[in-house]
Amino acid sequence: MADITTNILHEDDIDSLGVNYQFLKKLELSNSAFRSWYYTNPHRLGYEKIKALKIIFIGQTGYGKSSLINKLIKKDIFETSDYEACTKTLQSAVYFLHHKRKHENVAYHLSFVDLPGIGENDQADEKYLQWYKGYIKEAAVIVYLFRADKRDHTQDEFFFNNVFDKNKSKQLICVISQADKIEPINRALNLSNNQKKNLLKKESEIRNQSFLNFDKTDIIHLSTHLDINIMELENKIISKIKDIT
Ligand SMILES: Nc1nc2c(ncn2[C@@H]2O[C@H](COP(=O)(O)OP(=O)(O)O)[C@@H](O)[C@H]2O)c(=O)[nH]1
Ligand SMILES: [Mg+2]
Repeated sequence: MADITTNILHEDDIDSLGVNYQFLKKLELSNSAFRSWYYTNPHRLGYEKIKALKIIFIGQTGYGKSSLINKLIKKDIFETSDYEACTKTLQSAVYFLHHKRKHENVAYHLSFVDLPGIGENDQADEKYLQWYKGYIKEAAVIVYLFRADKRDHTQDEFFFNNVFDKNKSKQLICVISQADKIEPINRALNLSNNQKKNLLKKESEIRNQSFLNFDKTDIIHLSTHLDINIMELENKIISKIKDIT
């Protein structure tokens, strides 16, 4: 089975994310949005158990997950490239909510996790799929990336039909990433009217896919390069967290 390792790239206090996330500090620690997370290695601050509220980002290599998380956390922590190694490495950035429980060796945090998409090679790997499903079950918010300039939905279809938990559809946000790459491409610093039109078309094309037949799918297009709709996505993420806490 694929080797899954967890790599925490960045740790900080929740205050560093700005005022929008402050409400998290008031959450009851018994809130079911917090799920257990065990480090593969002992945590350097002595925590034996981590309770995390997880925002997970799922998408194929090159779709812009790492760039997007960097934008949301306002730090270039996740490496971005068109190439990714085959090992399944989960990368995350975590933000501590409470240090008060330190004496119990339990930490509470918000975590942004970069998950590899389900590739063709993974589809036969039952153990990996089970693990992946479990991971989705634990997530507070699932951000799933489509790409503005891609039309092939074979892997998306597999994901939503076989891996995604339909009970989680209210916690799902579909993103059309790299909106600046939609036709007709230009080098301007904002989208042309024709691009905006095509993005609307793309959005309804995705909305009408039979594998996305949920009640009301939340879809947003964005561009990390042109800084389009990043704040809007943050607001959507926060309102999804508020819905379940
Ligand atoms: N034009 C454009 N390129 C982007 C955008 N977001 C990411 N990229 C580029 O797409 C490539 C893959 O991005 P990355 O974040 O590494 O994708 P990941 O593999 O899903 O993590 C990188 O070369 C990024 O610079 C975007 O909004 N617009
Ligand atoms: Mg990446």
